[in-house]
Amino acid sequence: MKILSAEFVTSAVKPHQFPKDGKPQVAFAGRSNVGKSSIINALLNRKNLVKTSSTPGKTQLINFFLINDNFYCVDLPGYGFARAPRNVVDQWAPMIEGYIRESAQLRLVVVLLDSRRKPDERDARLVEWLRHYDVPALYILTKSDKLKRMEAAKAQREIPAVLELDAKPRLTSAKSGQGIVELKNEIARILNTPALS
Ligand SMILES: Nc1nc2c(ncn2[C@@H]2O[C@H](COP(=O)(O)OP(=O)(O)OP(=O)(O)O)[C@@H](O)[C@H]2O)c(=O)[nH]1
Ligand SMILES: [Mg+2]
Repeated sequence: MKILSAEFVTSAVKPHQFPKDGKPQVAFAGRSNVGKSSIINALLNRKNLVKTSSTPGKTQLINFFLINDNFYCVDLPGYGFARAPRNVVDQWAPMIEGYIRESAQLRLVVVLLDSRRKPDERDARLVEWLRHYDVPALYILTKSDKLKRMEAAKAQREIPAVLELDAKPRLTSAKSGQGIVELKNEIARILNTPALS
């Protein structure tokens, strides 16, 4: 998939604010600071299209980016950031569940799991919603550059076991580039977007 254009379209909280143009959407979900915004930038070969931050809780709205005028990448706010303002914490669950439930254009959720952490109850809740609403999901482990080979292999065994996932999650790193091309190809395949390069 060659990225010819990538533009920010809108931020939303409620379903009536979501784009309604019929174009497919791929959303990126996971705990705060797991690397959602960074992986979108890496996939799109854009350094700063999506704002990233070392302070967790950077992304607080659902942000829609239109790619090649053809499909959307959707950057979802992260969960599990205890120091976020109370109203943001309270807003998270209905906002994400609302998006998963209501977005007719949602084709895939890429769930990011930190390769160095044990999944928590919020990760489990997200997995639950995706199963319940029957939304296709792709699970990936992030920040693999921070792990040694043995640690990475252990994460690939233990994290899916905790969440009872069927498939082995791919190791990815926005920093080293590990797994990014493969992830891009897999998304293109699921969206049925022709691989242009
Ligand atoms: N070493 C390493 N650091 C990464 C990687 N991906 C992201 N980071 C760092 O992790 C921090 C959080 O990255 P973001 O992409 O902003 O994370 P996010 O999931 O969008 O965070 P929220 O918007 O707060 O939910 C930043 O300091 C990034 O530079 C990676 O693959 N390797
Ligand atoms: Mg973010």
